[in-house]
Amino acid sequence: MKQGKKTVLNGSHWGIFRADVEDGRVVRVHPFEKDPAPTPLIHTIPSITHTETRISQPMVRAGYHANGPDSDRTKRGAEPFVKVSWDEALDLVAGELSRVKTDHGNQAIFAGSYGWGGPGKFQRAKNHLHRMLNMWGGFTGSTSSYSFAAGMIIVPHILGSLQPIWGPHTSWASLEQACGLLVSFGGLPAKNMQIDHGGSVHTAEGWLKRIKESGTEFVNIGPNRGDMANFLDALWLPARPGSDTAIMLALAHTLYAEGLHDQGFLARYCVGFEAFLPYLTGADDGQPKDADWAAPICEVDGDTIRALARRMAATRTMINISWSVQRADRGEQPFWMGAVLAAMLGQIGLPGAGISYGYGVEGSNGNPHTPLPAPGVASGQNPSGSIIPCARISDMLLEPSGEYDFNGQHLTYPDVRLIYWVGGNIFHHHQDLNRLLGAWARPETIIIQDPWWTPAAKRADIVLPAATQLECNDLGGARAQNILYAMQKAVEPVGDARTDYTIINGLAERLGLGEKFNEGRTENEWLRHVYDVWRQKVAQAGFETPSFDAFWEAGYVEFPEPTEPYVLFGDFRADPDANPLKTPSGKIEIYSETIGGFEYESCGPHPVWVAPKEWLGAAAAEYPLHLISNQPRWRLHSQADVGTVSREHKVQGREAIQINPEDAKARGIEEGEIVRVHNERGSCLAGAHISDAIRQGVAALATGAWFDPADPGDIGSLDKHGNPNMLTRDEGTSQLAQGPVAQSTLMEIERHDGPAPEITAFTPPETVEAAE
Ligand SMILES: Nc1nc2c(c(=O)[nH]1)N[C@H]1C(S)=C(S)[C@@H](COP(=O)(O)OP(=O)(O)OC[C@H]3O[C@@H](n4cnc5c(=O)[nH]c(N)nc54)[C@H](O)[C@@H]3O)O[C@H]1N2
Ligand SMILES: Nc1nc2c(c(=O)[nH]1)N[C@H]1C(S)=C(S)[C@@H](COP(=O)(O)OP(=O)(O)OC[C@H]3O[C@@H](n4cnc5c(=O)[nH]c(N)nc54)[C@H](O)[C@@H]3O)O[C@H]1N2
Ligand SMILES: [Mo]
Repeated sequence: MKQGKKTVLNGSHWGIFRADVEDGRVVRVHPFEKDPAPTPLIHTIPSITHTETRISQPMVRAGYHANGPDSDRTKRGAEPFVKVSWDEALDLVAGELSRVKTDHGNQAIFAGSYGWGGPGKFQRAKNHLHRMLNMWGGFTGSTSSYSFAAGMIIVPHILGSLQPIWGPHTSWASLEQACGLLVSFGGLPAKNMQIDHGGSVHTAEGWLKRIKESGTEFVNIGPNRGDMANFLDALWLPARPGSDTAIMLALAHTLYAEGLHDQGFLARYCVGFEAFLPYLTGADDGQPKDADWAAPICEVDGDTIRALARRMAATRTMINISWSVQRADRGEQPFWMGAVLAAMLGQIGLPGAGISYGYGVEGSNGNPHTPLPAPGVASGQNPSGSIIPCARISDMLLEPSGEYDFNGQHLTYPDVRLIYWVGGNIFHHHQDLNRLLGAWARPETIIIQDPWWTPAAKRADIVLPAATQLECNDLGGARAQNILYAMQKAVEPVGDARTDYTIINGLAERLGLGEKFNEGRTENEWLRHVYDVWRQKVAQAGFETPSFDAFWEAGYVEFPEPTEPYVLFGDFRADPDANPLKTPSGKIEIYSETIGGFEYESCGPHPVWVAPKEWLGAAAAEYPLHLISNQPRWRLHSQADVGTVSREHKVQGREAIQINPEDAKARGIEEGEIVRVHNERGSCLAGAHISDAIRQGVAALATGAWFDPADPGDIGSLDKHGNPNMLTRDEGTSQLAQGPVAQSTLMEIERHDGPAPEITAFTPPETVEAAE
């Protein structure tokens, strides 16, 4: 090998790769040879590793550098930064943590830090931060998720655990063997299966081809034809977004009215069908929830719904519901009603059939695998006990001491004075960014630890530059895969960056927790330790794995694929007395006494159809179009938006918005033009992509374009770049789950005729000398 050149194994949430390094720079990557269908996304890696958008060294916002926590907080995002040394930065952070703890208590420190962060198992910034703060009296954390918050609360109430969402799901192999019909609400988007937390090889497309060849038929219910690959030759029912519960009720009504429901299954494995029935038939409110009732709600005709119900009853049917469906006003309802519909079909626990909330959302969901523990460092218990549902962050900041309901608890928001965020981009993931801007001006101190000048980093007081996974050694692997791989350091930390562990360890030392936190290990000793602990756990599960050195040398360790297809709820079906569900009744809860007991106005004891606050059926709506903000094809969330792959797919530098030809025509919009997307909450520019794959009345603007306001000092300013969270609503799904409702958004689109403002999203902030 020539001097200065090497190739190492490494990975990302979007795939495992080998990186060519020349003269201290990553110059290109090659797909990992074991990956049967690598994604194009990996090729963005060199461009995001070495870019001016990396944070070169620790920095402090100028006003904060001068005035500390008394600074003008409305200036966040609109002021230059002062470069400081690591010692200064860490002293400042440790000092602020101590001040806030002394003056206001540990719960005044918010370190919820929602976000995907990097892919490494050891360098999980959030784990290290939480572990340190837990040793120090705790912090206000966040629970739940932006991915499946409503599902996360409702599914355990009705099916006893998170498994139907989080897996293992009934394996692809079981679908190949036995599934006759796969009906998916929200499709099985190929774009989403590129991704797996921690990085994986891509097997889903291969499995889907095999399942198709085995004779399975597919139905895609939802606004986008492209949510199912062409080779699946799916029947597309372009229902209005947000109407899934109504379709499910109508399917259920047809089953009941035609005697196609499985009474034996309902009696043996479920509770509450009788209590739900009067709602379904209309005995309680005079309105049967039949196909003719649902047709105008979802804009799928009644005969089509009835025919589908009969088809579902006549064959082995798997119902799949994508997570997007519950990221909506009353998002608990479609997940609950989906389970009720599957229960009425009576096929839960049979090979290839039943209910899943997981195919098509992450690449290896459905992959045949043996669930094994993942390596990592546990963060321990939070002694403060202070926690909020993550999507309620603006509410918390805007209303300290405000009261709210959450899954049977009545809670009060803490008074947060300091935010320390690692590995997440809140100006990507949160809804209603203008509202967030107001909330963001409340805390006295905001610290962001990230490799890049993300919109969140630009809006911090203290910025700590983190190294990426290419700049340290680590372990990688995804939840539903048969592989653990070595992430081998490719290059030195870029600029003055430090690994997440090193940064937090530096703080732990300053807080007097050094030995307790680092346990006397160096970073590389930690890595071996983490591997060895994992190796022991895996040995208990009956698998031999190589020593750390042998593993590192080989680059990866593989586990055999299980020989038998896995069937979710198979045990429960075989013997419900011996293997009850972890619900109060031990059975599927069509009617939940527990939820009923909460007496929530927004979530009752059985599933119901409630029109969302914003949807196409809202008669008086001022804004005529429905905005879908789905996952981006060309990156993961906001990660790598600065990279070549994402930028090559922008339209005039802006995120592409998919618009139906009729809607474009009515507004005089042509392919490739810049449009302004707006509603009463905010506005952004985007690039028009006209396509009949999206149903009329709906437009899709994927998430993740870095927030880039025309005037960063002004709340309500136009975002130049195409961030859909300028328009989304910031409200809980219901009192039960308090999840985000991003998909329930109406808006209008118009052609943007003025000059196209320059994109500044990837330009680092100005730096200045410290004021005397
Ligand atoms: N409108 C709308 N909004 C949504 C959604 C939607 O469907 N519609 N989807 C939601 C969903 S499902 C999710 S999961 C969230 C995702 O929200 P996030 O997880 O916050 O999004 P990411 O862009 O993945 O942010 C990860 C951050 O970690 C940083 N990072 C990467 N590697 C490292 C590292 O090694 N160290 C450190 N310290 N940082 C690192 C990245 O630079 C980035 O800032 O968005 C949610 N928001
Ligand atoms: N490439 C890529 N893949 C990703 C991610 C990414 O950022 N990039 N993010 C990952 C993460 S963190 C998550 S949580 C998962 C999320 O997985 P999902 O939530 O399933 O993903 P989305 O793309 O938001 O939504 C899937 C499709 O649902 C459809 N849809 C939207 N609203 C409705 C509705 O009301 N009814 C119906 N029936 N359909 C609707 C949309 O057409 C959309 O394309 O994706 C993961 N995969
Ligand atoms: Mo997610």
